[in-house]
Amino acid sequence: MASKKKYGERVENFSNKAARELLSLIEHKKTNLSLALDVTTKREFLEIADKAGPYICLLKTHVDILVDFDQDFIEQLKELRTKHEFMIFEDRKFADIGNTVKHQYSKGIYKISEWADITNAHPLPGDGIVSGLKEVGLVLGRGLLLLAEMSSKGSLATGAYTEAAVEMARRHKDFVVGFIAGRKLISDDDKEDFIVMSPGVGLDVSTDGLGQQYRTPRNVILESGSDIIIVGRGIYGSDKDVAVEAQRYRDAGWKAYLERLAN
Ligand code: BMP
Repeated sequence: MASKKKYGERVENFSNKAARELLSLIEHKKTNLSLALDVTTKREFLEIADKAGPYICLLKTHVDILVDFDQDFIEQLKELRTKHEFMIFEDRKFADIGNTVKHQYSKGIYKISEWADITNAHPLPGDGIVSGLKEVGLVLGRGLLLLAEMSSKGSLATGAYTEAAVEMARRHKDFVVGFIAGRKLISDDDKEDFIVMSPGVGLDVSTDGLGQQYRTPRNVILESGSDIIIVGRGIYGSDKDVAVEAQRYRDAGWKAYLERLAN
């Protein structure tokens, strides 16, 4: 069952700072759209982020695909964050033991924990991955998503694996704020809440030829009870007007949410 609660009403369900901030932001900006910005140069990235900024709640990054990543990129990203009021989600998909991910999260070139409000991890290695990331992120007010499902064809994250991801999240509610999944994974309960973000969202095509599978915002938000649509190439793909497409997905996502509340 999809949540009938407004985003703003769910703030009190979370102790985590990033989760509380994100739900409040969605409520007042009236957008449940996250842009997945997978371009490989700073210039392209910053231009697109500036155009889409007014319509999104969360900017999803893969900073390791930028050919010219540097500290200036982070400074400019933070400026856009303030200008447009969105939060940042580095889609790092950590997948190692706790001690290693702790370093990967805070050190190296990217120093993800310094600028990303939210990041994510595969539950595959067991609870240690969450504990390691939590040692770094919790004091900074960061939040973590677990990849409970994936949108790609043939994904192994199904059934018992997905259920184990939910159990892992339940053991770390202060830091794990939700899931990457195609649907709401827990039944409605006043006592617990997780934010579900769904990638693989597109209005015009159903696949990308490399295993990605697209569903519509309506399907994801209204029928499957997810909270945030993650859209990439549907917005910035070739021949797209970024502002027009971002607005189109923002409107579709919000309409589906309003319908869910009214149903
Ligand atoms: P696009 O809308 O262009 O297909 O982009 C989807 C984005 O979501 C990519 O950044 C990809 O890494 C991410 N993603 C996904 O597609 N499926 C998943 O299950 C998990 C993801 O993080």
